[in-house]
Amino acid sequence: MAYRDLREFIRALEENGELKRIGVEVDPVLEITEFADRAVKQGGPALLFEKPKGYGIPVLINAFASMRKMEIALEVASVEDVAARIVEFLEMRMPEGLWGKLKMLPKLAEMGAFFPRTVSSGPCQEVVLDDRFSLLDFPILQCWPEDGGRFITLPLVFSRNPDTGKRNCGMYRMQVYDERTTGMHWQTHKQGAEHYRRMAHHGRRRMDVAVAVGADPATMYSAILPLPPDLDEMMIAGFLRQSPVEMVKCRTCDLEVPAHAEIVLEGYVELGELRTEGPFGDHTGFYSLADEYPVFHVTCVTRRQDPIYATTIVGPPPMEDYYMGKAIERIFLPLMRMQLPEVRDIAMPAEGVFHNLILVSMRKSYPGHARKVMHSIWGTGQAMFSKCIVVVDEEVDVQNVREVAWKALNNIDPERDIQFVMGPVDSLDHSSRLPNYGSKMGIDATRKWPGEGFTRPWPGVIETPAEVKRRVDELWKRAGL
Ligand SMILES: Cc1cc2nc3c(=O)[nH]c(=O)nc-3n(C[C@H](O)[C@H](O)[C@H](O)COP(=O)(O)O)c2cc1C
Ligand SMILES: [Mn+2]
Repeated sequence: MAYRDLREFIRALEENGELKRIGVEVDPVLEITEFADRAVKQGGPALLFEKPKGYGIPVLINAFASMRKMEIALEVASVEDVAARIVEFLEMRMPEGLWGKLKMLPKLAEMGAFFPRTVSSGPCQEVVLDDRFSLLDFPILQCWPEDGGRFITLPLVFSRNPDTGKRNCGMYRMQVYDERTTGMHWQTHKQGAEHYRRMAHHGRRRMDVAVAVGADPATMYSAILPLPPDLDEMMIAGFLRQSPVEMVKCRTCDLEVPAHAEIVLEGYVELGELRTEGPFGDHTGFYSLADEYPVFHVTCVTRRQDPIYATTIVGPPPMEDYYMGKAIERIFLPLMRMQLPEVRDIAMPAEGVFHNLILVSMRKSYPGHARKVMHSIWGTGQAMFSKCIVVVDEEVDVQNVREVAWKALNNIDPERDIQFVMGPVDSLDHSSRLPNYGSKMGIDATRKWPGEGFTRPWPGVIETPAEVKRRVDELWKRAGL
């Protein structure tokens, strides 16, 4: 049964021993961060701060901060199960004959059942504040000492594409400037920023934006998925939770938000109005630099009677976002393999903070094949940010970083095997020569072929034959070891 809302998810975490209620008073300024950082690094539970210092609203953090919690969030035994369901749907072809088609009907009906549903009211509007409200009433964290202020870190930001009318939901942090305004940190490659550009192109002055904080876990998770433009995150959330997301119309703008959300901020972004956002202690483990971003004006706050404020911190890895990203890696691998069947596995080690390093194992079939895979990754959605791609042969286990380092470093002739390209880079990259534009590196660490100009013999990896191992297993015991 799909979780209806954040509370049902909290209950499930608690029942699974994955949630700790914190009854002591803890300050949302820096102290909650230190709790969350220690907890995630110890593989500890999600934390529900019942008494954030100075506020009557509890704070939930680290709800997704391990693979086990991701499984509870997505209601699966393994996140790979989600991948299997996606592949099953994508491979679904209309079978021949009436009987085959009839057998398909339940699947198609199931798919229809995932589409979001508009309802006339919802708990997220139990309290409607269109005049007397202040963002300062919420226990919003200041995460790190040099942060530019307090940041809403798990917001579901809804906007509409003016050309197609399609909705987008992305997670873009929001710096609180005062009671009614925040920053809107959609990076230039993201859909919120694209909607903004299209609005500007049409000469519009305002862009409606609505933000939900705290919802059922599949809905929250859908906001970070690297989906193609115009693919509705709420539909994907419905697929993930196997039950439609109920949406309710906003009071003051032309958007819908998840009806069972905890807190909703309705408002708009004024086209052309920019303000300094940041610095912010980011998921790279460094402070991202202050920059100019749009300003979000809140026109109405709606919430539950007794809302729970959901948040996260990012910082030196691994943090909660590493596990969210690891699940993306697992869920999207089969999709990548539909495009690139030669890819065996991929891994994004925590220290690579997603965009800095992607390890790829593949079955090489023709000269230059590893480079084709690199270029394809650089040409695929948000994988375009991959600053360093290391490609190894299929027998290398990319989940084992030591094995990759050992074999890749043995296999490369750097001048020959390293490929540099220029292109878009992650907005968080502080090393690139220009913001959002810089170089990327591909390392072809596969075994080289004569067809690639390599004519020397290529040695095998040292291994003991299986029968010797078996014999020694026996002798080992007899030797008393
Ligand atoms: C905790 C967290 C915070 C994030 N903050 C931002 C952010 O401030 N700006 C941004 O552009 N992306 C941020 N992201 C990444 C986006 O949510 C992600 O790229 C998403 O796929 C964007 O969706 P879109 O393609 O619909 O724009 C964040 C992700 C996580 C997990
Ligand atoms: Mn999107």
